Amino acid sequence: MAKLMGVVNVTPDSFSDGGLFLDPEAAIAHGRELAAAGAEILDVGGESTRPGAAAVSEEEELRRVVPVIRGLRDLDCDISVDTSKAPVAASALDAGATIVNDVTAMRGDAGMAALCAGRGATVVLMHMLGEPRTMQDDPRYEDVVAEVRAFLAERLEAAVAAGIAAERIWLDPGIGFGKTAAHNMELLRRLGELRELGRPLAVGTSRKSFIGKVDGSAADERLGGTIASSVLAAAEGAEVLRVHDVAEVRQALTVATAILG
Ligand code: HH2
Repeated sequence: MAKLMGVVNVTPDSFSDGGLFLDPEAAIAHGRELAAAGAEILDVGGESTRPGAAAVSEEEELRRVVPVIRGLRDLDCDISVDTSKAPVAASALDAGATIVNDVTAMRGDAGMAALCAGRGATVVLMHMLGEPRTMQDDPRYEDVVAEVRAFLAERLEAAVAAGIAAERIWLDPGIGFGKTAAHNMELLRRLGELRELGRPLAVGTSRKSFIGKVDGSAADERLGGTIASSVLAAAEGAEVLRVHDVAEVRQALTVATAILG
């Protein structure tokens, strides 16, 4: 069964839960709840990547994520840090994280690849077209799946060349990162083509705007769409699902797996 990566956003401005867990105690309590609900991984992030989000300084990002990782490290869960800054990743690894989830696929900070190689971290390399501020301004592809696949193949090769063991690399199509709703849904339908790269796929559809494009729902009304897209992604071979609603997606996956055998 796919593993669940529960989202712990220590931010004031994340698109669906901004401000709810900015206080470290609230974030730690939330992470513990997600672990109890069946998350195998907790993804702790201190910077929103939604279109138009404000940039966060290294100091502020450290201040947000490090105490939360320390407060979760005793759990029987892997901890990932959602950052593209190498110094933040370094401190997060010191504090107990073992996975670096970098939405820039290590293009954002020249020091990231060497750090992850030297520390033996697992890394998530995600596709994004453009940068968060402008990525949703008319994104275009000839063939979104072929282009995402070529990008991930290139980043995988670069990571291995930098000394990161291939076994420690996961790939992510970056649902919502420089893609229209049609692009996102085509990627989800054709996820099998990305599996051919031979690495585990992580997929994050949770509460994202393509769901709202389908049925007009607001970010806090997208649980059904999150479950449908997560279960379908798992059926297409995703091994890690990054979700906010761990208990509900866990139940959906358990039932789907029981039916399919
Ligand atoms: N999506 C978000 C953030 N990080 N990392 C990976 N690997 N894959 C994703 O799809 C992904 C990600 C966006 O979701 P969220 O953290 O809820 O929002 P925000 O960026 O506004 O904090």
